Amino acid sequence: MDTDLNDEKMLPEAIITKLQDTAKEWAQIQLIYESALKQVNTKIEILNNEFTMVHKYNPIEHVTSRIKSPESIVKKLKHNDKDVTMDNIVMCLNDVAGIRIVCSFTSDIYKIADMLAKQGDITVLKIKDYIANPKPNGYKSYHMIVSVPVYLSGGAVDAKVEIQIRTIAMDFWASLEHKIYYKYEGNAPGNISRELKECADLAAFLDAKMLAINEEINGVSEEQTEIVYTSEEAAEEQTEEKIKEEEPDDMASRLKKFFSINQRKRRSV
Ligand code: 0O2
Repeated sequence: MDTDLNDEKMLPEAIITKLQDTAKEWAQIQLIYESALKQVNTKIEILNNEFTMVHKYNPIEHVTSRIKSPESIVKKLKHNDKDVTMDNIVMCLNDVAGIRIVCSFTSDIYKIADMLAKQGDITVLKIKDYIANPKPNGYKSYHMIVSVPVYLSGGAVDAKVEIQIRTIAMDFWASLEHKIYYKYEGNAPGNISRELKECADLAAFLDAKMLAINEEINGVSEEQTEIVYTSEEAAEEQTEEKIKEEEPDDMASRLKKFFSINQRKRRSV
């Protein structure tokens, strides 16, 4: 991966040593990014479980993660006129480690982004809101570049992770567009680009319609709850129901009382 390897005057042994060093360095970098992915994936899983418990619905349809392939890394660095070195991989690329979260509704995207950004050990480095500002081709998605500490025996290393959050419809469109983009190497015929843009508009319409239906259903079920609960007994049940539907923030502050082990330990000393 290093440009020195192109030096024709290099002896074969020196080339082998250089390759071994490069392979070792790449394995270490990969370990950091894989660990960062594990941490962020766990955070997402916990938030999803909590959200499901509190709101009785699952905001995340599915999550995928990947380490960018060496071929894509080299291609992107070259595209950005950068030498292919380990330093440039870590410093110039934001998406060596990437996570994609696919949600049911657009409103879920912002909720999840907010919940992640609030976490103490996540630093948001950059946000690209392609939902509020879609790309001219119709691409929509919410991108966050975050940094998370990876704890090694010798200390913490901060690693960047790109988190893409989008709806099922946005994901469907983006996956297909990505394949077409690569097929035509970025130069798709005009009619294909126009049709893809039309499809992006249809996907956006579908998202808006689905969100409206969901909000209508939720509105109706709330109204029904109000009509059903009239007697004292039912009102009590309603209060219980309210407790179950508390905001995640309330749940966290209530649970902190039970889980403040360190505080209790300090008090008892
Ligand atoms: P791949 O093969 O998916 O990894 P940055 O340094 O982050 O500011 P970058 O990486 O150009 O610069 O940022 P951007 O625009 O946020 O794009 C990052 C990724 O978003 C891309 O990675 C794609 O995965 C996705 N993406 C961005 N624009 C489009 C688009 O128009 N269509 C589709 N389908 N995906 C898009 P890569 O490395 O380009 O590709």
